[in-house]
Amino acid sequence: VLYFNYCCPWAHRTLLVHGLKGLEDIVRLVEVDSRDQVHGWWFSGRRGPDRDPLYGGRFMKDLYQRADPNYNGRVTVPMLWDTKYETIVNNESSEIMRMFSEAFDDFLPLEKQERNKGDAALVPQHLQKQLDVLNKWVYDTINNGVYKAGFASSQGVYKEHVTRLFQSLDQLEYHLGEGEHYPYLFGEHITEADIRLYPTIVRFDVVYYTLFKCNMKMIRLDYPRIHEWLRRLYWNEGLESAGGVFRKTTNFEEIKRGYTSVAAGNGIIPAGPVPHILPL
Ligand SMILES: N[C@@H](CCC(=O)N[C@@H](CS)C(=O)NCC(=O)O)C(=O)O
Repeated sequence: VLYFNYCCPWAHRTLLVHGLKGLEDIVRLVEVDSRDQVHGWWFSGRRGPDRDPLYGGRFMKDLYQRADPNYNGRVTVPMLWDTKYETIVNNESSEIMRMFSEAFDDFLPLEKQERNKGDAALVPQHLQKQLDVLNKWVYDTINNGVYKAGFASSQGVYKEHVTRLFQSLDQLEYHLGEGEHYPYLFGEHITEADIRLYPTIVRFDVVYYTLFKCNMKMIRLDYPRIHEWLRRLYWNEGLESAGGVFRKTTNFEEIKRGYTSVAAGNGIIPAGPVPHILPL
C-alpha cells in the first residue's frame, strides 16, 4: 500500500511512477488528509477513507508506531507499507520511485518491464550518469530549493537560496533548448528526470511563487521552454503518459489548500492563478 497526499511533491513523484508503470492492481493507493496540527497526516474521510483501511487507525502516526513502537521521528508521506510483513518498506520518495520502476516487473506485461524498454526505460542505461548529475542539482536547488527559500530563517539565507533557484531554472531553460533535450529533458522519452522535476514545476506559479516567495520570475511568463515542457506533460493523454497520469495526479485545489495551511498562517486559500495551468 502507498500512503500519499496530493499536496506533497515527494508523494507526487511516486504517484507518477506508480501510474506510468501501471501498478494499480499491485500497489494500492491510500490518500491521507492534510496534517492535523497535533497528530499530523490523518484519515479524515474528507479526502480518502475515514479510517486506515488496513488497521482502522485515524492517524498515519499509528502505522509508523506499528512498524516500530519506539518511533519518535517525522511521520511523512509518501510511505510504502508491506501488507505481508506488516511494516514500512520505505518512506523515501526517490527510493520508492526506483522500486516502482523495477521491483514489480515480474508481475507486469513484458512491454512494461524496464529491461525490455531499452531507450524508453525511465532510467535508460546510457543516461544513468547524466540523470544522476541532473537529479542532484535539480534536487538541491529546485525541488528542495523552493523549500529552502520558503522556510529561510533570515533575509540573507532567503536571498542565497532564491538566487540559486532561479539560476538553476535559467540553466534548465537553456538545457531544454539543446536539440537532444527535446521534447523531454533527455530527448524523445520521459525519464526519471522529468518525473522528479514535474511536481515542483507544476506547483511553481500556483504556490511557490506566492507562498514561498519564489517570485523573481514565473514559469508561464518567463520560461517558454520549461512552460511548454510542463504543459506537454500535463496535457499528454497518450501511451507515453499512460493516458494522462500527469494531469490525473495533479490536484491544484489540494495543493493550494495544503501549502496555505503550512506556509501562510491564516488558512485563506488563494483564488488564482487563473487558470492554474494554461492550455498547450
Ligand atoms: N524524504 C522524504 C520527504 C518527504 C516529506 O518531507 N514529506 C512531507 C510532505 S511534502 C511530510 O510528510 N511532512 C510531514 C512532517 O515533516 O511532519 C521523501 O522525499 O520522500
